Amino acid sequence: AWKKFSASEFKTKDEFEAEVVRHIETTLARSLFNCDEAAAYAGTALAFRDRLVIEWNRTQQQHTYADPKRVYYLSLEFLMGRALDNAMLNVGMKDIAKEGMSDLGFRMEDVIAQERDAALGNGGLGRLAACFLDSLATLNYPAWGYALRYKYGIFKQEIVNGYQVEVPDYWLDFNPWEFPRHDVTVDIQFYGNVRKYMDESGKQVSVWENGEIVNAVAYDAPIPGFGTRTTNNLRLWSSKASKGEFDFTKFNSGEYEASVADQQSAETISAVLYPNDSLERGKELRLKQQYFWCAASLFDIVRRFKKSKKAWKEFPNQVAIQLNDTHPTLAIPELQRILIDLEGLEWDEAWSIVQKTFGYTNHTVLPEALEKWSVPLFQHLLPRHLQIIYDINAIFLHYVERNFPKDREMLGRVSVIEESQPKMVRMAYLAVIGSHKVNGVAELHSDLIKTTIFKDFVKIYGPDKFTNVTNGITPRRWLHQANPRLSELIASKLGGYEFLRDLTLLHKIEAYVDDKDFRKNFQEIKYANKVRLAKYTKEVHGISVNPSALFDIQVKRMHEYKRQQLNIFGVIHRYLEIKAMSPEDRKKVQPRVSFFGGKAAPGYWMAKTVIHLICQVGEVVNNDKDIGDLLKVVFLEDYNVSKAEIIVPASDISEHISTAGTEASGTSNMKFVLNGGLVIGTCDGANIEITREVGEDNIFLFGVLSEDVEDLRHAHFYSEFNLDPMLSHVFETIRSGIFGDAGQFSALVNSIVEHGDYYLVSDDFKSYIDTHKLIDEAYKDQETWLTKTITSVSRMGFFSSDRCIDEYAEMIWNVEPLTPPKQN
Ligand code: 26Q
Repeated sequence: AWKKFSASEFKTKDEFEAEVVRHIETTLARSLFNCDEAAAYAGTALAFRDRLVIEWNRTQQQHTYADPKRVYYLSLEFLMGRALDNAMLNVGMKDIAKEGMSDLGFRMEDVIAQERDAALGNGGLGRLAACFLDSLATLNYPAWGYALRYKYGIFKQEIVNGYQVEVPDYWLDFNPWEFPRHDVTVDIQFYGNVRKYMDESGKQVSVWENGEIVNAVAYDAPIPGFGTRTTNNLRLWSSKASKGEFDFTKFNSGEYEASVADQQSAETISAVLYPNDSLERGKELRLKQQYFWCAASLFDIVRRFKKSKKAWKEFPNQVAIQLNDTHPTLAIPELQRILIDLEGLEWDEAWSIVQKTFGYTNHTVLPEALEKWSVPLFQHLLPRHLQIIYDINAIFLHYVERNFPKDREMLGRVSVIEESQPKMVRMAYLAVIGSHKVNGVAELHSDLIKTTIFKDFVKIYGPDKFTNVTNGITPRRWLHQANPRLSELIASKLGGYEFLRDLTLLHKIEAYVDDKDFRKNFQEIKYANKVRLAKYTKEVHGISVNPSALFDIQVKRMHEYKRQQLNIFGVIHRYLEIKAMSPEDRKKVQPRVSFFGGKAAPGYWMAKTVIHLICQVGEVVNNDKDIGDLLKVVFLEDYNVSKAEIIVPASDISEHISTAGTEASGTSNMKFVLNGGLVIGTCDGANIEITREVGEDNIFLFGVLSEDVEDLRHAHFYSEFNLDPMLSHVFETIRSGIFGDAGQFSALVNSIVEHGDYYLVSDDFKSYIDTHKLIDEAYKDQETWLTKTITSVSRMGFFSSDRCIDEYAEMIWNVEPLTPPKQN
C-alpha cells in the first residue's frame, strides 16, 4: 500500500500521464479543463523533478557518509539554459513522456520550449561553468557549484528600430528546479570597524565589529549526471534583511518605513547580474555581491568540514575550491580571516591551508578587464579584509625582496596594491598569490599569461604554478540535445550512445566518411537544421532565407576584440561587389546568409553601434531587388542558450575572428564544429587546438599572428597608417549615408581611421575577404565540403568538458570520483 503513495514512480506512459495530471491538479491547483502548454510543461517538469530529487537526496547522503574530498566551483555566473530536456535525458524515459504528452494533446518540443532560460551569466565564462557542472556530475565527482540567486538574469535584448533595448529578465515566476532552504542561512557582515587587543597569552586578536548584517538564504538546484545516479548540488544565495536588523531595532521604535527601506536595500545585493562581460567598473554593489557570496559559501564549506571533526591541516585534503576568474578572489582573505580570527590558527599555518585549497582560472589578458577595487572602498566596506590583504602583500613583498634583491622595480610591479590615486587592490595578483595553481583556458592563452600579465610571478614561483586546461563543452547538451538526429546517426554507427560519455569514440565515424548512406544522412540532417533556423528567422524576424544558401553565423557577446565590425564590413564589401556585377556574373555568386547575434553591455556604445550597423545593412541588402537571395543579413534578437541550441546545428561556416591574442579560448567554435559546421577564424584561443585536431585543410584560418600584434599597433602610430583600399571603399559607402545617417557610425569608422585601429581590422581585412572567397569556392564543391565536415566532427573528441574536468581533477584538485551504488 505504501508503494502507491511514494511519489514519482512512473514506468509506463499511463503512469507518467497520471503523475502529470496529479501535479497539475494538486501541486498547481489547476483544472485540467484549461490545461495549456504552460501547464503541460509544469506537470512534466514536476514529474521528472520528483525522480531527480530522490537520486539527489541519495547522492548527498552517500557523500555525507563517505565524506570524500569535494570540489567547490565558485562562479558568479552559471548560464544554465533550460533544464527539462536535460532532466529527461539524465533520468531517462523521455520517450515515454513524449507519448504521454502526445496523448494529452501536446508536442514535447513545444512543451520544452515553455521553459524560460536560467540565464545567470553573460557569455563564455558562465556557460563554461554550466558545462563543468554537467561533467562533474556525469563523472561522479563530489562537487558543488556556488553562485548568487539573481532575481534578474542577463537582460533580454529587444531590437527597436535597429537599436538594442534592454528589458529586465524576471525569471523566477515559476521555477520548479529550485528548493529554498530557509533553514540554511548565514549572517554576512559589512562595514563596521576592527578592534585589536592582546589576549591573556599576549596574542594579538582582531575583532570586526559594529557592522551591518545581511542574511544569506540558500536555494538549491539538482544537477544530474548523464548515465549515472550521481546528482550534485548547485547552491544559490539570496540576500535578505537579517531578523535582528529588521524586526526589532527600527520596527519597535516606530520607524516602519525606514525598516522596510533597509529590508529592500539588503535584498538588492542579489537582485541583478552585472551585464558587463569584460569591462571593470568598480561599483560598490558589485563588491558587496562578491563578498556576500564568498562569505556565505565559505561559511557553508567550513561548517561542512567541521562536522567531520578532522584537524585543520586536513582542510585542503577535504576541500578544493576553484575560483572562476577573479570574481571570487575575496574567498582568499575570507578563509584566512576565518582561520586566524575565528578559529585561532597562527598566520603561517592558516596561510598554508589557504594556498593549498584554492586554484584560480584566468579567462582574459585584456588589461581593461582585470579587476581592481579602490582601497578607500575596501576600507569602508570590508575593513578587516583590507588589513589581511595588506599583511598578505607585506609578507609576499618581503619574500620577493629577499629573492630578487637586484630587481627593485619588481616590488612595485607585483604588489597587490597599485600605488595610484586612489590606491587600488589588484585582484588577479591576490588570486595568484593565494592559490597553488593558476590556469589559462587554451594553450595560446596559458602561454600568453605567463609572458604578459603574470610574467613576474613565473619568475617568483617558477613555471609549475602555471598550467593550461583547454576548455571543453558538454556533448550532452551541445550534441545530443541540440542535434538529436545527428546524435542518433552517430549512435547507429557506433552501436549506442557511449560516445556521449567518451567523446573520443567519435573518431570511429571517420570510417564512414566515404559511406554513401552515411554521407546522405549527414547532409540531410544539416539541411533539416538549416530549414529549422530558416523557419525561425521567418517567424520571428519576417525575413525569408533560402536554406540552400551558405549559412555564415557569428553569435557571441558584442565586443570590439571579437570583431563583429570586421564581419559586417566584409558583408558590405560583398554587397558592393555583387552590385557592381553584370547579371551574368551574378549567376556565379554563391548565395549566402550572414547571421549575427549577441548582446552588448548596456553602456558599451561602440558595441551598440555595431549592432545598429548590422541592422541597417540588413534593411538595405534584404530589400535590394538586385541582390535577391544572393545575400541576406539577419540580426537574431536576444541570443541565449536555448536559441544557441537551434542556431549552432545550422551553420555551414561560423566566425571566430578575434584579433590574435585577445580571445582566451572561445567555446562556441567547438560547438559549431561538433555539429558539422566549419570555422573561419584567426590563430587565437582554442581555434589553434581545433586546427591541430581537425587538420589545417578543414579550417579556414586567416590574419596576423599574435606575436606580430604589438609591432603592428605600434606601427599604426609611428609609421604611416595605410588603410586597406577595399575597407576604405566600405567606409566611403557608409559615409554616403545609404545605411542611414553616417554620423551615427563615425566613431566606429574613426576608431580605425583616426585612432590607431587597435584591433587591426584594416591589417586583417584583405586576408579575411580572400578567405571568404576560398570558402565560396569550397562550398560549391559539396562533396568535398561534406568530407571536411564529417572528418572534423569525428576529430572533436578532445573538446569534451569531461576531458577538461578530468584534467582539473588530476592536476589541480587532486580529487577522485565517488561511484554511486548500482540500482537495485
Ligand atoms: C567583472 C567585474 C565587474 C563586472 C563584471 C565582470 C565580468 C563578468 C563576466 C568580467 C568578465 C566576464 C566574463 C568573461 C568571459 O566570458 N570570458 C570568456 O570565458 C570563456 C571561458 O573560458 C572563454 O572561452 C572566452 O574566450 C572568454 O572571453
